[in-house]
Amino acid sequence: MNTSTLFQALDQQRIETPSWGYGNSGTRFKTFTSAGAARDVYEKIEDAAEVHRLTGIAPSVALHIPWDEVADYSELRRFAEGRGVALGAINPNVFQDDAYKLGSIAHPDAGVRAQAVDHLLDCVAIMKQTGSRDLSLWFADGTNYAGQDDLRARKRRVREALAQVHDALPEGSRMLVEYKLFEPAFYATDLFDWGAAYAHCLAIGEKAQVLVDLGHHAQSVNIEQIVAFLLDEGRLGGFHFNARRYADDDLIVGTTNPFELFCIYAELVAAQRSEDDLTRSTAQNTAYMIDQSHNIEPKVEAMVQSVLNCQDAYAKSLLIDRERLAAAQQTGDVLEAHRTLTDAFRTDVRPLLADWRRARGLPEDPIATHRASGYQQGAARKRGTASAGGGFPVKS
Ligand code: PSV
Ligand code: MN
Ligand code: MN
Repeated sequence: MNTSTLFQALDQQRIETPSWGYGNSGTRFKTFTSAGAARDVYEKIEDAAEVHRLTGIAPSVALHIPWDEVADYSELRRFAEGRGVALGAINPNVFQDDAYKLGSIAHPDAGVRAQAVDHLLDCVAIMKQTGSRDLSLWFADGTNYAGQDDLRARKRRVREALAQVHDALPEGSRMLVEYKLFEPAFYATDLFDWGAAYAHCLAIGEKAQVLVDLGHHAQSVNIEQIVAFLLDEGRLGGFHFNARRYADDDLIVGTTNPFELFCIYAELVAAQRSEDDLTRSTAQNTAYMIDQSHNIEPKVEAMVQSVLNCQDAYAKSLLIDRERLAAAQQTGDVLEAHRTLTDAFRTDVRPLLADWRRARGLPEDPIATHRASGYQQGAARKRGTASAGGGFPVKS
């Protein structure tokens, strides 16, 4: 691939950042507050705009409702657009209220289920005002003990609620169904893996797609294979990028697992070029989002670094010599095929990306530019140090 084609491909990359990554959040042990951390949705949007100014490829910010609740979402949308970013996926929250102790859409009580579905439908209404395409659904639903609830009944309750929400989605919008192996439920999680999410999506309709969060699998699960499978089935809706060593660590993407991130992008690039229309359009419509929680690292810097690490992985995956790879695969040359991938992975793309940034009028070193700009110090003066609130973590 020549440099100009490579640069054009890099121009297409988009990464959405999460509003909740800009505020103070931590672990269940302690939330360390940072001077200048965003205190409300307006400040979160300002920080997301700073990340986009520095990287050029983070033009939208996902919202979490009610953490980011406002009276007028059209006004919020104008505020964001005025700062150069769009409002992205809407993430409902059906895990924080006392009512949800035994679950939300899988709760044994029909009244609680209805409360959860109402909130999800409110979020569909919000999407219309924010101009969001995606409703991003993660449920904490599950049980802690064998026998606590009827597993098949819970599955049916989940199906019924998801179908209701699906049918309320406007044309052109989607629901992204996220799964997670465990936590906060420790015996059974209702949406426990990609297969469960996929089965629900298949049953309820075309607007339902699976969301893959890199921190939500058992150790050693081959995530790129899940990605390839879902792309081929036309049901990959989006990603929550982050890094983990143990479980849902929500660390800066690409820090513990750069080869995994590269292999995931390798599958996406291959699918974008597929001759199969469904696979190609699925890859083209995949939402790339970050889902991180920054407790000890500076939040804006952590987000910039995450976006840059996604760009690094994507650039490397563009460098894969696909003809050489196909030939090696066809002839069963196992090592040559593997070396074709690792040759791309081991390429130092930093000079190339610095050139791309220079050519686009972006800072060559976004982190250094951010540090030199005084943005963080200005935010600290203006915002002070927001309390973490209540002693509880904002997210698990
Ligand atoms: C909880 O595990 C979680 O990290 C999920 O990944 C959600 O996407 C996120 O919180 C926001 O609700
Ligand atoms: Mn997630
Ligand atoms: Mn998570």
